[in-house]
Amino acid sequence: MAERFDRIWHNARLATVRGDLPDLGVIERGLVAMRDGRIVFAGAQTDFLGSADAVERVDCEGRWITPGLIDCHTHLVYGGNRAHEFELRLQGASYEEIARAGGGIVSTVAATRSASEAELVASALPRLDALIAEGVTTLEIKSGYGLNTATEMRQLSAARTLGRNRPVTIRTTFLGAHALPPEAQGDKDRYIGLVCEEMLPAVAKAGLTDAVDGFMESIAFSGEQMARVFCAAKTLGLPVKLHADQLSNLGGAALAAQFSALSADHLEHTDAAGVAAMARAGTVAVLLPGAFYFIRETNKPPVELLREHRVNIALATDCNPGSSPLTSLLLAMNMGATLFRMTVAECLAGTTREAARALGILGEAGTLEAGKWCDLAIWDIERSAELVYRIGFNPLHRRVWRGQ
Ligand code: DI6
Ligand code: FE
Repeated sequence: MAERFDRIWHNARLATVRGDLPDLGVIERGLVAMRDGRIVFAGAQTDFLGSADAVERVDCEGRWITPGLIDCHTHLVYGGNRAHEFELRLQGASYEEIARAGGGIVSTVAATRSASEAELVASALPRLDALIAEGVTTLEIKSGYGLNTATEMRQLSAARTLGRNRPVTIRTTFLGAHALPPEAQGDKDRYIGLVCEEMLPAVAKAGLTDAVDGFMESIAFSGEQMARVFCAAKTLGLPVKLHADQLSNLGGAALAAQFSALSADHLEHTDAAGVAAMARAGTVAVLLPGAFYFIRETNKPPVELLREHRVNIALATDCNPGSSPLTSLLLAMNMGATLFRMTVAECLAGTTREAARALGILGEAGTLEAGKWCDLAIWDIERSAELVYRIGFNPLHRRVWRGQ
């Protein structure tokens, strides 16, 4: 029976990212067939039984095809920038000192509150385009620079608008529990009440958020306060994730696991108990080497322990104005390898399959498999390690989002 396809990519080397690591599911003479924006076949050319009856056939001339890259942790939408704080840090101030002195996140909050939605979209577009140019087909965008209902909604709405302006899938995350706004006058418990009772229900009702995140840290919120936010999220049927153990070990990884979080992110100070809890809960570890590098952190996330406990590891840019002004997922992969000693296979799986898992969309994206969205990155490389080892070079040949 002659099956019909919209497009076929042949003469390619596929990294399907199926199998168990270190296996990337490489297929030397591979082919991907697409219909209606979805993969209908991804495998060896010799196993392809369909007729050649495709609207379009693309000869990949031996290039590599991977799943489109996924950046599963960004704060892409915000007002202003923090170049000035960068200069202060160069003079010796630490990230935490600047935050405690009233700079840091709350200075971006002021700039974000004074920006219109159109301005937020316009300032985020070049950052989005930089990611897209490297083969990113899905990314997550958090709020957290509004810290009041109207601005949090404007940020999330800007994130959704970005997804309508570019061929990319955007997943949004409400991060109202990111920092304490100045008008809360030091009352964190009262502010968390506002997050749970006003802000979160409002963004959920408007359909603006796909998940709920928080920053659990002494300069932000306690485990008890985060637990209140997570309970409110669960009541609304929203999955949770957490900025955990980035600057100190407050037991963030364990708290995230207790709430069956999709992911616990950063983890520079996570201990063995936290890792074990994540393993039991199936919570993905999202590592963010850009922030580690940029704030000159010296404690590394416990990669060995994560491997031992078979915790899945994803990698992301954490693109944000304060601790990781990074708009290159390829560079995040290089940093994951050089700074955290992740393997090439871990870095590639970490920006495809595991990033999809961390967003709860593994059924739709993250691997080359029949039934999933046809999101592809086609690379001018000879071996997969080239995606990780270069610094500041982009070998992307073509990018395909939902078959286009
Ligand atoms: N951890 C981070 O690295 C970012 N947010 C967070 O909770 C930093 C955000 C910023 O400094 O603006
Ligand atoms: Fe972050």
